[in-house]
Amino acid sequence: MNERQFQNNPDYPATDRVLRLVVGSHVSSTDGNGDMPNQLVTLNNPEDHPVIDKQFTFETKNGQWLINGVGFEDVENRVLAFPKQGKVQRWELINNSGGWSHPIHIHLIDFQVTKRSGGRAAVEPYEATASKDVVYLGQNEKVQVVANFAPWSGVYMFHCHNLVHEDDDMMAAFNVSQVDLSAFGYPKTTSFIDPMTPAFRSKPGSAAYLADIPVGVLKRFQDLNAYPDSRGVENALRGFYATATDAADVPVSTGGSGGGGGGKTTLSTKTSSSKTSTAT
Ligand SMILES: [Cu+2]
Repeated sequence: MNERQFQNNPDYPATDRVLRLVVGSHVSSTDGNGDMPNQLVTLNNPEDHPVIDKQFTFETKNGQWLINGVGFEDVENRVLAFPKQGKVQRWELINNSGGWSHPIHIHLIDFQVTKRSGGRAAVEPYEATASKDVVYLGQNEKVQVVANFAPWSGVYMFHCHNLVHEDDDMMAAFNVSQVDLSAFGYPKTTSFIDPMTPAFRSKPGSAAYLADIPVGVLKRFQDLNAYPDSRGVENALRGFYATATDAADVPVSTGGSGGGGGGKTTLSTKTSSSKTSTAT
C-alpha cells in the first residue's frame, strides 16, 4: 500500500495518524497570551559560503547502513568532520540509491537547505523558508546544507533518522574545535559541553543552596538579560568567533574522571575515545 506515493515509502497502519491542532473561533482564556509581535523574526542564515567542505554518502553495504563507509560502532573512524567553532561549512549529502531515502539529522546546528540535485531536483518551499535540523535526502538526490558550527565545541552526532537505518548503523560524528577563552578568565581546558566543569557542576543539595536557587541562582540567570536581545547575542558571538584563536590543540574534556583537571580525552584525532560526548 502506498496511496500517498511519497517516493518509495510504504504506508504502515498508522501512517496517516497525526496530531491535529484545531484553531477554533472561541477563546475561553487569554491567560498567558502576550501581544502578537508586529514582525516575526528574520532568519539568521549563515554567511555566503559556496565551497563544499564535506561530502557524505549514505549507503547500504554488506547489510549495514553506513555514512562514507563508516558506521557508529567503528569508534576509531566515526568522527568524519572537524569544523572550527563559529565557522561556516557547506556539506553535501549524497544518496546514490533509487531504493532508499534518508531523513538526515545533524546535531548542534540549524542549517540552511540551499540546493537539491537529482531526484526531486528542487529545494521545497518549506525548506527554503526555515532553518532546519533534519533534511529529507530522497532517492538519487544530492542535498547541500550550509551551517554555522556554533555556539558549542565538542563532538556531536549526525545520522539518518529512519530508526532501522540509524540503529544499524547509519550514524557518525563531527568534532567542533574549541576557541581560546583564556582572555575571559577561563582555563584553556574549559569546555562548556562538559557538565563536570567546576563552575557548572551540580552542587551538594544543602538546605542553604536549595534556598538560594529561587532568590540567587535564578536571579543571576535573569540578570544576564540574554533573551530580550537574542539577535544581539548572536551578533556578539559572530564578532567573537571572527577573531577568536582556534584552540583545536586543546583536548575536549569528557569529564569522565569526575576530577576538575582529569578526564581529558583527545577526541580530535582518529583514535578517538569510545566515550564520545554527544548532544541530545
Ligand atoms: Cu536512512
